[in-house]
Amino acid sequence: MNLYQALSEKFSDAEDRVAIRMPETGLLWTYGQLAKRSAQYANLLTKQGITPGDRVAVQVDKCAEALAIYLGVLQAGGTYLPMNTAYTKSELKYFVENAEPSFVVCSSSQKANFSDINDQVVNAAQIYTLDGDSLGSVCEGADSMSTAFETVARSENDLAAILYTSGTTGRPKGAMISHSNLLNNGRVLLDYWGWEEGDVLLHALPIFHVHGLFVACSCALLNASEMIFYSKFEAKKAMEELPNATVVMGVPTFYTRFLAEEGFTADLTKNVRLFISGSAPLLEETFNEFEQRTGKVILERYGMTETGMNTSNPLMGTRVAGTVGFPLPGTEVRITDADNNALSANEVGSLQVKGPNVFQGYWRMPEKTAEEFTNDGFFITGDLGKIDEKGYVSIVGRSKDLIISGGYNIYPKEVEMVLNDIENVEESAVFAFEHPDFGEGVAAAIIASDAQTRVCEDNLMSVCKEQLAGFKVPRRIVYLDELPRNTMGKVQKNILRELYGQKEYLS
Ligand code: MCA
Ligand code: AMP
Repeated sequence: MNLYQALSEKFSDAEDRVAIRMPETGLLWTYGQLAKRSAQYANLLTKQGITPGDRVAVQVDKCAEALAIYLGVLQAGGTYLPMNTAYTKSELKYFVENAEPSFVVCSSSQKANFSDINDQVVNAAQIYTLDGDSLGSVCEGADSMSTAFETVARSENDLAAILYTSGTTGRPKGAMISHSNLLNNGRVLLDYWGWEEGDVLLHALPIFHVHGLFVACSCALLNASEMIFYSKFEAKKAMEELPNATVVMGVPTFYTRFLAEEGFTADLTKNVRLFISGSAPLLEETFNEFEQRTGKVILERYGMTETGMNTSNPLMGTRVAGTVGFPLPGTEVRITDADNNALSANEVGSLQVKGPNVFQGYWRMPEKTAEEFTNDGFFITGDLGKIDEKGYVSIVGRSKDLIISGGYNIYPKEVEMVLNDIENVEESAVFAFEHPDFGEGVAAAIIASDAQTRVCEDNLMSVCKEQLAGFKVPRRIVYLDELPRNTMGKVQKNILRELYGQKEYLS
């Protein structure tokens, strides 16, 4: 099997149907065109020596070509490694060293960075560029290739993709996701959310993370549905196309930004049968306001990079605010105590999952993988949850030190490591503050080495911006004489959040 084969099953009957339409550029590709372009990329990769399992790293802006490259990598049997366009050179260097891709596609503005990185690693990659649709050396390379390609066979546990997620140690881990992980989850969601003939997806998420690439694209491709592709989410622009969409997927920030627009009305949304939210907690007030304004009830679901989607509120039954619904068919969800004993209804504990959606482990980190699974094969998500008598799952907190800002994950440790290396910073603690737009924002408490000399904030920000993707850079900084610690010496981030994490806190 190969995931591509399954994703493209409906393509031949839908050759003339629109696959991707980009209102920003006027681009329109049919399923026939998408299939041919993917085959051209598969041919190019194969000609350039990609063999099954080789990693193909891609850091490009969202466009139709980028999706065709993903499909071409799958077809050629490669392992797709998408990277957030916000990643800086030092972040990219780690991924390249760790994953050792044989082929890189990046924007021309990043080419010098990748070449530099290439010079420092043993297994240097071939570097191609992509600067939007039809622009770049990778497009030129593909143009002369055949539009037919025989999909390379893969077995179900072979890797379709590696996605990096950070961790509490500050060292990113590559989550290995197999062909069958993605196919299973895609098919379950297709059925659970009732995808039907004629569905059109408004797609304004990035396609370098699970939500935009796997959840959204897998459903649309399996159904051969039109995708209205926006390179990024802008509420006003997305609203222009809402009357043409039947399904919308977004992070909670999409919904709060929609609600901030006066023109976002019941009439505008009347053709949308399903609004889905995930990647971060949806506030009850957003859920309620959305229903009052539009008459539609947002469906909230819950997942992770390592697991794909685990739970979802129902399509037909009651969608309950503040819950993430029921375990998806085939996925077991349990709540346990510290010894992995299952807890009763409404008791809060560690949320663990098992099923065909759960990944294959962390790339080249067998010990880390072993640590995150129980002896009976459940993956420990690091989320704290409970399940009520009716079976609705709620996420009530996290045992992992993680900030989720606008749907992006930030592991405080990674930011602290950068801050602690800055001149005159003795130590730091990074924590979440309530952000009106992103849900959570990144705050940092800084302790200076020399109490008489204040840490230079300009320097602090410039180092952070150079080393960290923009969404990880602290937006709130507090200077303290010491960090609050418990008797064991552990920093009490809950106290930092209470004292300095309020929405209205002013330094
Ligand atoms: C952008 N910025 C952010 C964020 N996004 N800061 C904090 N949190 C963010 N999420 C910063 C930029 O660095 C920049 O900073 C400034 O905001 C403007 O950047 P811009 O790109 O214009 O921002 P935006 O258009 O306002 O973007 C906000 C957004 C976007 C639309 C909410 O972040 C987004 O599309 N988020 C979705 C993320 C996602 O797909 N997550 C799914 C992960 P400066 O001005 O200082 O340079 S998958 C997952 O979580 C699991 C599996 C799941 O369950 O789905
Ligand atoms: P990621 O590492 O990007 O895959 O993010 C996964 C994490 O996002 C989960 O472990 C949860 O903490 C969080 N998450 C995803 N969906 C939801 C949701 N609907 N409600 C609360 N948290 C969520």
